[in-house]
Amino acid sequence: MSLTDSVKNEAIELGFDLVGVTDASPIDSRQVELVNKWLASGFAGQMDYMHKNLEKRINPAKLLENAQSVIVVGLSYKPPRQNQPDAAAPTGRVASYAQYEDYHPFIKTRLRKLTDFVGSLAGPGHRFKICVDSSPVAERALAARAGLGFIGRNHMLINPVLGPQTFLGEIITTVKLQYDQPTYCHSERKEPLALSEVEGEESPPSVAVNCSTCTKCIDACPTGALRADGQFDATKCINYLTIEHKGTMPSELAEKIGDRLFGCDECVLACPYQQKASVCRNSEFKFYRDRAALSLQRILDMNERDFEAAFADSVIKRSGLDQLKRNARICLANI
Ligand code: B12
Ligand code: SF4
Ligand code: SF4
Repeated sequence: MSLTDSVKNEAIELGFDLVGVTDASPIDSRQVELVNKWLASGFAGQMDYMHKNLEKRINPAKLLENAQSVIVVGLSYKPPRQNQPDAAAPTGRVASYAQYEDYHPFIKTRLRKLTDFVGSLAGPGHRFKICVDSSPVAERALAARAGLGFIGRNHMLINPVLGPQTFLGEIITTVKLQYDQPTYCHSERKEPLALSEVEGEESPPSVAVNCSTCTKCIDACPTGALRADGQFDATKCINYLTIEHKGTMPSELAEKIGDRLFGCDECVLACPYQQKASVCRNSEFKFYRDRAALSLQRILDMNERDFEAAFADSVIKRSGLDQLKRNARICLANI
């Protein structure tokens, strides 16, 4: 078995659902243009970190000298079917990705094991850099290049079998591996595949697929963050507003947040690939059924100690208690 195949087998053994390898060259120049345009339009809002380390974000080799390969993994987070929340007390909805244990340490721990495995096979002297979300890396672009899926109009990396609810992580390394082809990349086909063709498929289409004429995610977005011109205005995205945005919420957007306490799933739930996808099957990745809807009064009554105890292993702690209370007050006003 080749080194690359052994590495991929190990990644699956470690519980990842997807794995692919790409080279460490910069991302496509059209995508660099998209990032620059996005930043220049002010669509990053208060996420100042998106303006920093741009050179690194578009070129993985700037993160690790003499990098040769990027191993990209995917972990499904599609939740099991959920019960309706108890209607007696007002609750706020929590986006699917936050109903699990915090995915950052979960993925990092397993990528560290994968790194040890690659190192043991590749021999001494090799170097590795593990990235999960917070590093300046264009994760979706690299995942598409490594054959994990295609980028949809909802801007998610979509695997036709696992759908869009897939976390990503990478190992940038000096080890030279065999590279995958961008199997599902838009550029693979001259003519887009009609969505009806995709919907009829029982197994993953072996040809490249894309969104074709579908606009379900754009239609489902409550705030217009997914713009018709294909740009993503993060300053209007409920994920950004409830998690990243500090201070008071613009009133016209506060109304549109509805009862979403933390994050938003609409553009993902509307996607036909999501509806067909299988649920997360990694039993080690802890899922908290009771985090789908949280009592708003309980949030408002919390002190820092309660907050830490309730969300120590959750991405919810990243917003901080003050911000979560602000969101709870907005939800209550909307309800
Ligand atoms: C900043 C950020 C956010 C911001 C801005 C989102 C955004 N769309 O840019 C906010 C806070 C709103 C956010 C929300 C969410 N995020 Co976020 N986020 C990031 C982060 C840190 C950077 C993304 C980025 O570079 N944005 C800049 C814009 C310009 O990039 P982009 O939209 O991804 O576009 C790139 C490519 O998609 C490509 N491209 C863009 N459009 C198109 C169109 C076509 C047709 C093609 C071919 C290519 C293409 O070019 C761009 C350059 O690479 C990444 C982690 C990372 N280091 O990459 C996670 C990440 C993208 N987020 C993730 C997730 C899960 C989410 C949420 C579902 C939940 C959440 N965390 O709040 C929502 C989904 C909202 C959505 N529909 O995108 C996952 C996505 C996994 C996946 N399967 O795609 C990532 C990869 C984190 C991870 N490690 O799993 N996020
Ligand atoms: S997460 Fe919600 S607000 Fe953000 S783009 Fe998707 S549908 Fe719109
Ligand atoms: S909802 Fe339709 S347009 Fe949006 S990402 Fe899914 S397939 Fe593409």
